[in-house]
Amino acid sequence: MSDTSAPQRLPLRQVWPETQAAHYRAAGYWRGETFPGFLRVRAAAHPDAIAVVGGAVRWTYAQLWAEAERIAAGLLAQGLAPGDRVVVQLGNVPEFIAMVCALFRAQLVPVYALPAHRLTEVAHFARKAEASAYVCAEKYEGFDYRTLARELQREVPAVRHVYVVGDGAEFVSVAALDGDRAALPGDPDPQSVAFLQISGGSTGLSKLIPRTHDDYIYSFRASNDICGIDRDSVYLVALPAAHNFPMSSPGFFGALYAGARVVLSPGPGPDVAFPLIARERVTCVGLVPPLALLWADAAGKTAHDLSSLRVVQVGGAKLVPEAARRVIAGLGCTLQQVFGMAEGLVNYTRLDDPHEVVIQTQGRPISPDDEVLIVDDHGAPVPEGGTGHLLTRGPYTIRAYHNDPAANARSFTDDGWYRTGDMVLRTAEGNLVVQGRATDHINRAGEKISAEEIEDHLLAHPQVFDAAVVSIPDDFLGERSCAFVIPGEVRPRPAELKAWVRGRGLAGFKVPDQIVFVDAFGTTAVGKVSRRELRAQLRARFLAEQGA
Ligand code: OOB
Repeated sequence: MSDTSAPQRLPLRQVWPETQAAHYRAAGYWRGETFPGFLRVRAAAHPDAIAVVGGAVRWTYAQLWAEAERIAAGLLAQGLAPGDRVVVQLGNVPEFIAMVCALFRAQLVPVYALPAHRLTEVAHFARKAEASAYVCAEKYEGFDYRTLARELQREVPAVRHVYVVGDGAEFVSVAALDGDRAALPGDPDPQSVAFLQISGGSTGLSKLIPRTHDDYIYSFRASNDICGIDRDSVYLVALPAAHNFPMSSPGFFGALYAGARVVLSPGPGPDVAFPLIARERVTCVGLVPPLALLWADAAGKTAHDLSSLRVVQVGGAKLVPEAARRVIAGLGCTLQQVFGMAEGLVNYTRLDDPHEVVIQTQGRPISPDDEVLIVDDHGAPVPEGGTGHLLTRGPYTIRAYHNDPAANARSFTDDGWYRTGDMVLRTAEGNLVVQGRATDHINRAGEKISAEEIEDHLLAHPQVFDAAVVSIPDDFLGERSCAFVIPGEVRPRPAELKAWVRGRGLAGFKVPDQIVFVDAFGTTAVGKVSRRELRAQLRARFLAEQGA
């Protein structure tokens, strides 16, 4: 008898070749641990240690686990079934951590959206993941997510359930969830997909990244060793908690794995974070470069005691050597550079590396079995010390995106290498230095924006004849976005075009910072240049004119 009520969904898979998998197990990277497994063990081992601090909440490990089980049982009682995918869009609140732990406990699969995402992005994640539920806040940073939830259900009716942190209105409030603990499933297969992370989206829309229990737990367990996280550590989540960096490098999951304390900062600025550092005696935090510079500057003027800070990690975008010096001087603690990606590979400078290595490089991979290949445009390895495309494989780097054959064909070689899109060189000691990238995206203070995606939205405007979006160096953001626009018969105002992009339901960080109208895109024969070449030409011409 077939169960006609079971939804027909694409299975979630992440599979490494069997010889590799056997090696990763034998080497002790994949230990068969799972999220619910390790959380239960921690709750039993030190139930009264503080696990999560945020707002008025101070949960012990026992309380966090109890919350996770209450919500997990509640979600199953609501009719969700193991394997269902749930888009989670929450800010830096304790309920975010409780919710993802609950989803793991119920064998439901979180799909992480950032608070900045809007209808277009959230609907895309829900469709691609074939999600049946959406979890949001009533309000966060002034934005009303229940309205977004209503729009989402209109666009993607398969999202049958909405759960709200705060007042649920017509939806179910997370606080009200409850159910029979005996109905909870056992622990999942460690090789199964635990969640879907989202890619920076270098071409077109964000892709979904399936990460397994075994591979992800390895990445933050090993990160704990490299970053000096133990039971006495206090980790501050200053960046959006759903991002891979504060989640797992070593992030809040690393801290929970170690039995340490996680403190959630509702905002990334020194005004909000510094009082928390002083009060909770924070020892480690991860920042993007512009924030690190802000912090370094503010540290000299603050009355708050920051002396507990031991390690400040900086990553997500390039930290240039002069900025690295300022961060060390301003914050007076150990700097760790982090060069990672949600697809897997994470590189760190080590805490005992020589000063110049920490200043000049983005570090080296976590694992002895992270394979790094640096190749020229034709795929041939570059001579040692030369710059080329970074390709990687390893025990926590994915082999495929979910539900995206075209992206998989582009992003992975036949023998399983992931094309990172980054241009790097490797020093004689094996540290990587990021030199730029091969793909057209804008890295706006660590937030990745696909040029192609924004061009598509601009082209939908009736008075836009053509558009090309490029990155422009920016003193504060590292890079900002600039849209070159050939107007139609009537030239729209820049503010109008920005409002247009925002009105298309996109995250605010994707709205072009600058709009430059041009009559034409250059003299090269029309149709002969690729989009990439065109963007490069426009960018070069603009920078030359600015310099002149
Ligand atoms: C992190 O992850 P994503 O997925 O948002 O972005 C990955 C991309 C990299 O391919 C690279 O282009 C850029 O972000 N990136 C850096 C960098 N760290 C990331 N570029 C230069 N220098 C760095 N230090 O951004 C991410 C994930 C885990 C840990 C840290 C960052």
